[in-house]
Amino acid sequence: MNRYLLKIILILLPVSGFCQIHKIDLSHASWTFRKLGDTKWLPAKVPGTVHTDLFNNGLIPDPFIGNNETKLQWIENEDWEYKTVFNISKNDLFFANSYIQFNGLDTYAGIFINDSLLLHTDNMFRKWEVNVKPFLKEGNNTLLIRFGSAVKKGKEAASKLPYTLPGDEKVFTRKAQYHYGWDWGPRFVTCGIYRNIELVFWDQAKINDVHYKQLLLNDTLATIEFNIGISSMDKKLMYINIALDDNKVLHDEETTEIPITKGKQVVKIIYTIKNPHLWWCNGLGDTYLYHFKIFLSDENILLDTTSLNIGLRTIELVQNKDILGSSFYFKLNGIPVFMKGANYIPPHSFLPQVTALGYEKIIDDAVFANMNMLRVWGGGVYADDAFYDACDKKGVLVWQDFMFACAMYPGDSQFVSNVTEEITQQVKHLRNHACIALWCGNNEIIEGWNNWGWQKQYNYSGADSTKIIHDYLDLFENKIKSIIAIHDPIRNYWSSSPSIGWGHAESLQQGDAHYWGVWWGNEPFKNYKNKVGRFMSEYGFQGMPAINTFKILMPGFANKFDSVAFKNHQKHPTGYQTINTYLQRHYKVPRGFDNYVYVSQLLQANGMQTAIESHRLAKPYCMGSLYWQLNDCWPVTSWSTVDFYHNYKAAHYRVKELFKDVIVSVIEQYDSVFVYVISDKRAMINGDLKIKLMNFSGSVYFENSYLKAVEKDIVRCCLKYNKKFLTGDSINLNIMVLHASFEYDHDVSSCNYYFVDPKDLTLQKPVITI
Ligand code: BMA
Repeated sequence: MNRYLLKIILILLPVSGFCQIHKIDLSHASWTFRKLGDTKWLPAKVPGTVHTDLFNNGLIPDPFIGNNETKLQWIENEDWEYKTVFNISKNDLFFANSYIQFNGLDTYAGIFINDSLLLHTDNMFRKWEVNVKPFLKEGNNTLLIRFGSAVKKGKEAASKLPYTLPGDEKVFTRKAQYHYGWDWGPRFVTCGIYRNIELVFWDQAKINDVHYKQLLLNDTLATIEFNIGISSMDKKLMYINIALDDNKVLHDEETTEIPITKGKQVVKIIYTIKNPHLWWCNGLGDTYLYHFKIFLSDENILLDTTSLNIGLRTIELVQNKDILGSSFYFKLNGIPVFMKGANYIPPHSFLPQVTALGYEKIIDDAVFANMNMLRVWGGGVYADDAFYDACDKKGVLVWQDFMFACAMYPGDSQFVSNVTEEITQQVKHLRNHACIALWCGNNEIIEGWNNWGWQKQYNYSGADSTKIIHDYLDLFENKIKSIIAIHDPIRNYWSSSPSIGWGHAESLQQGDAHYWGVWWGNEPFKNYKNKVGRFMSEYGFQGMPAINTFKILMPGFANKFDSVAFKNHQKHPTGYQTINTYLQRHYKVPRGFDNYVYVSQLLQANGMQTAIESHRLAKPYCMGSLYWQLNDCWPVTSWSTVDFYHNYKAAHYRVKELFKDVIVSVIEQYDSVFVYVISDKRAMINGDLKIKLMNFSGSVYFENSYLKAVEKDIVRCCLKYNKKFLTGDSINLNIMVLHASFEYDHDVSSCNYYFVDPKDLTLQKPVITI
């Protein structure tokens, strides 16, 4: 086609919207639902869940309030139907092809169009696409989706196995595992149409997907290979136009003439960018994204178009043997980066309640705390597109688990082929995101198998054990690995997080580590100092949510500690007891509910501080610190630092300080006090290191200031004092604080160091005047 003509079409496109593809989003249709067997249809919201629809119709109380959770368990045992009527025009029927795409069905669904069975689904994590051409008629058409109880289906599958799998009925269903309850989450085994449904009509040809491969990246040149999947009805000459979209102004277009064959094919087009801008994670530079638009046209008509954001960068997981074990760190654009972040769980029990802005807000919470990585944990869901888009935009790298956690999974061929399709779809869907740093098989399965006593608990015979572990290895060490080798060979795959359980010394010498001696093992916070591995992908301590959150979840805010609401919003078997044990170790146990909540948050912040400082001081032996957990899926007492309503706990503010690229840390060891400056900066900084020992009335006992040059990317011990010299013999340390600060480049990092536990501080009642 003449370039000039094509340009006119492209310019007119945004105005006319004219294209040979027509889409109808059925989420905008009006929907009704009912319990199977009921006669009355009630209004429903799609995307949605059965729980939220029941609530919106006034049929159940708010699932998150009080102990309503316990009253709503009947819902999981029922089957539910959803129905809509949509209109199809004569024009729609003229299209040669039409299919329906379900972007998220939770989970077991029988789908009928005009009473004809279209499809059965059995995996919440897959998209489903079916040809509907033979089923549609002009005028009104009915779409009916019948959801079967996942709990019943799971139990039925479980009963067919000669042994019990840890994880019970949930492991047989490819559905978010946290829906069945977790140690921070309620049990709401919901169902429904949780992502949108689209009807798509097309003629001649369409773009199925685009995968970009970065063939070359250096300071002067980037070479990208676009792999464009196309379906065509005919053998024909077509044109593919690739344009850079700079604020809706298209430039740098490249038109390629392509002989297209009938059927499906992948077209490869090479595109070069001179003097490319690199994509960097938060803290290291810009998150530069190239916005591309791709057009498919024939002689005189635009057939289809799609867009894609590309961040040019290299990312690599480096595991080299060394005398201490094996390294475990990420290199971004060739530079080793210390990863600072947290574990992310689904932000709601009923996922469609979270908007794109809600996902962006979560990433803002992470960026606020100076994070550069989140781990999407395997007991939840592959997050919404809005989540990954925000990570690309704001520079948060993603450690992506596949959705398996803390249990053993079946190995029958139907299950494995279902999972194979799921993983293939997810890898293809997510691989274009600059933020994805690593694929990880699962959460804590190999650790569970080796350390949690399942063999004894479930009384496995030798043959049972052999079969179960064989199924595990086949899925996580062979099948998933080979899917990634085919569809995303440039990214690393790590089969299980962690590879070795925290009871074993080797867990701190290689791989990633989940250290739970503090909290689960009741070990003191100070153990964080010695339990430092190569990459700490989990550790954590609970803090209670904001008072306002309690006011919402406890009806009338009455009875506080004794209310059923308070008890039901703690899912760890000994949660409140563990908080209290540690609180007694470090604080005077406060009187009154509000004070208790507040001090529990300080306790969490202090525990996290000990851990994060220890991890950062151990760089480059340790190259990552991802605490458990960033967020919540309902209002609850948990390990999160941001509660369900986005209230920051004290720990979130502390984490923000501790994850700055330059921090000051005071360590007491033997008879000495050390002052460290830890820098993740890429260049040397010069600054003023000041220390001041003072009492709570403001009297200064010792003060000094030093000019210090701190090299790039370093842990530098800048000062060492004999403790006796600093504090003398007669000072009462219960009233003292050592303030250390480092001022550089118009910025300042500081810390307050206390020589005794908070409970031993003699604090004065402050008189505050303004
Ligand atoms: C980790 C996680 C979760 C759990 C958390 C707190 O091991 O993987 O399974 O919620 O501990 O117990």
